[in-house]
Parts: sequence; structure tokens; C-alpha cells
Amino acid sequence: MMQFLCIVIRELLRFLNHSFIMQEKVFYAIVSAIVIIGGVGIGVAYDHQVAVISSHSSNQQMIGAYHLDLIEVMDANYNSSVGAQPRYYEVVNGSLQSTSNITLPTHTKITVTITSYDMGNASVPSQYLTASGILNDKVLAINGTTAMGSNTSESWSTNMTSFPASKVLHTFTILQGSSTIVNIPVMAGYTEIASFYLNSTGSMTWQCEAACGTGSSGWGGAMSTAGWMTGTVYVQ
Ligand SMILES: [Cu+2]
Repeated sequence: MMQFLCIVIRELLRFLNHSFIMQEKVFYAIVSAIVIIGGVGIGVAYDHQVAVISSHSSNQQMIGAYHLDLIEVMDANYNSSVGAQPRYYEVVNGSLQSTSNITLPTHTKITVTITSYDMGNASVPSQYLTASGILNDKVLAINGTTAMGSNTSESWSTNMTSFPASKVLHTFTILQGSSTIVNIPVMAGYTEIASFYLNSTGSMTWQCEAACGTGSSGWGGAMSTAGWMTGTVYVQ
């Protein structure tokens, strides 16, 4: 567009120069017009560039990975009679939020990072000791919070599908009705990273399947309370 305007102005000047002797006023009027039109041209070009950049970043959100950051802590205050219970939080824009409702995008690679600040284990039905519904059926497990100052020969990360019952304290399991869509066994004190896709919209349930709550079954307290060890996943 700029180039076109320049050609028009140049031809106009040439015509004026040839046809009559230009007066000073006419000359300055033309120079002003060039400056104004040029400015508009640059503005249009800049706007176009901004539009290209913003459509780029929204594309990246659509086709790139969506990150779900979960923190699991062992000592959240449940109430005065029960006291401490384990709890999953979601990290959203730098603050801890309830996991009672987790919103996730459909048809998008979702990479979840689960950081557990916890210890011990809990009883888990054996099918929940195996990771499922995730890319390559592999969870990257990093034993970050079990550092003791003497385990320099430890391997710090490993890709896992089957998890030892002796280390699993929680799971992050997404269920649609009675079908398991995603299952990630969570080892106490580990940071785990896995990716998955959710290919239908609507609401699902997330649940920890390891009996980490109160009562004789271990399914009281946190296990049956939204925002602690269960909640809703809205896929949109
Ligand atoms: Cu749990």
C-alpha cells in the first residue's frame, strides 16, 4: 500500500512540475500530504503486524500444550475434628486454587505436572497402579522431594508405567461414568509429568483412587470432598 501511494505522489509531483511553476504553498501542501499519508500507511502496516502476532499466539494456545499444574500437600487443615488431610491444589496464575472444578481444553495436548509434598502410601486397587490414557503410557517421575543429601548416585528421573504399591499414596484419575479416561499413580514426594488428550466435551469426575482419607475404609474426609481428593473436570 505504501509503495502504491509513493508512486501516485511521485507522478503527481512530476505532473505539477511539468504543467506549471509550482507555488511555494502548493509545494508545502504536497509535502504535508506525503507525511500524513505515509503516517497512515505505517499505521496500517503496524496494525497488520500486531494482528499477525496476536493470531500467532492464539494459534499456539490451540495447537500447543496446555499446562495443568497440580500440587499435592499432606497437611491441609480439613476441620477441627479430623485435622490434617491430603489435598490437591491447582496452581493458576501463580496462586493455589481449589481443584473442585478443573477446566481443560478438548482436542489439545494437556501436560500435567503433579508435585507431591507427602510421604507414605495408601491402599490402591491394582488397576490404578498402572498409568493409562496418557501419551506413550509413560509418566516422567522425578524424585525431587525425597532428597536426603546422601543419594548422589540416585537416578533423578525415570519413565514409568507400572508403579510400586509401596510408594503410591494418591492417583490423579479422570473418569467418565465408570470408564477410566486417564490414570496417573502418584508416588509420595515425587514430581510427575505426563501428557494426555481429552477428545470429548462435557463434565467428568476426577478422583484419587488411593484410600488416603479418614475412616476404616480410608474413603472419608479428603477422599469424598470436592477440591481435596475428588472434583469435576469440565472439558470445553
Ligand atoms: Cu489421595
